[in-house]
Amino acid sequence: MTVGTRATLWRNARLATLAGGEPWGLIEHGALLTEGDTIRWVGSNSALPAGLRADAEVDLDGLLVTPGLVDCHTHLVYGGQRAREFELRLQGASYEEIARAGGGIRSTVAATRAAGDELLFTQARERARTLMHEGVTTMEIKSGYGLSAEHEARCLRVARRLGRELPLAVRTTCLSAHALPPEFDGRADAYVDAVIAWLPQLHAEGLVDAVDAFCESIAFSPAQTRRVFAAARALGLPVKLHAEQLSDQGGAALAASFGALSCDHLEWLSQDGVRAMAAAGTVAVLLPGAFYFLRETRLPPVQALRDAGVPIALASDHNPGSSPGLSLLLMLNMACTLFRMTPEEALCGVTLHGARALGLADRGALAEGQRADFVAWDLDHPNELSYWFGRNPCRRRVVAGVEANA
Ligand code: DI6
Ligand code: FE
Repeated sequence: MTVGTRATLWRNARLATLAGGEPWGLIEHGALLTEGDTIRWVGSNSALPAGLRADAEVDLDGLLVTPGLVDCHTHLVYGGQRAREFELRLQGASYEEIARAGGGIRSTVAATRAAGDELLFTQARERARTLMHEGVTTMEIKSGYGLSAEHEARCLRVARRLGRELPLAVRTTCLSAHALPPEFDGRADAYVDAVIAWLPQLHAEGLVDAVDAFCESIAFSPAQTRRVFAAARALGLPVKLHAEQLSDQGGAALAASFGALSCDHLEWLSQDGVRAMAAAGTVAVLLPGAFYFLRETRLPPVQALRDAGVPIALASDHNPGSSPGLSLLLMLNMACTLFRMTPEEALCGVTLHGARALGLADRGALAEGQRADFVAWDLDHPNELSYWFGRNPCRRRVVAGVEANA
């Protein structure tokens, strides 16, 4: 064991490792040994190898331990809120109609541009903490409400600052191709040119881990999406896509042809799209919060994704227009009730597969060599994570080997 790196033995827990052959990778009476930010050993209390020594021991009191949760799709940084738009939708206006009339994403863009950096930061920090209190240890945060070089950079800097100041791993995604800003009205191709021109600056400032786009009739066409992706790949950045949310644009197959990390939403995904994602190893990120809040009825093709072996992740999609929720556990429940996923699939969706949707192979399971991100829950069995809603059973959160309850 490296001298100087602190080793901690976390004893007396039921472990849902999501690794190994057992359902849930369950280990009764389990223990974990961490060294610094890494898991060194996982097994039964009684099987601890004699040579392993710990500097400290923590008794987990029989709590259930899972990998830290990964929320792989959020739009956490924005100004204002859209409760009035929700009222209008309840009176019959559709999400598309509101967007076409200049409301929707555009109204959040105006509020975001008007908000100062500090306000954007403190509001996003509050949201992040709410998700973290339910066990999130890694979170993706997209831009997409700035829609200019200056304001996209501001939002991405806020996201990076959250990762520095909170006990949370943050991955940033540039979603400048989210909507057409008003100053580019009727000139979508010119806006795409502008996005392609500012992407290298954002990347050079270290603000971008991946590039996303909204490929939809009310947003960007497949041809425009392709241009954004080509620019991203030329910079060596991985891509992901808001695909087939409201209609089938063939976006998933396009994204897969660029080796996309994930395609997200997917209610209108075709069989061709499923096949293309399977061949490319692209993760399907399902977003039951948006499905629920937009009162959609068309279900994503869960069985076809399973049959094709496409990994399925789940995320909050937190945003002010289509998914204002801040509970990843509620998404597990909804994935089971609305999408008929199993509770075990749901947990894998916010751990293993959520990590994979971000291109992260070092987390999502409790296994030797993985990052020491885990959560201790006041639950007997991991199937309860999908069962309760409106109850927070999270008791302890460990991020990179350090207990962090902020
Ligand atoms: N699809 C969504 O559901 C969010 N963005 C996207 O491309 C909604 C964003 C919003 O309405 O503000
Ligand atoms: Fe989204």
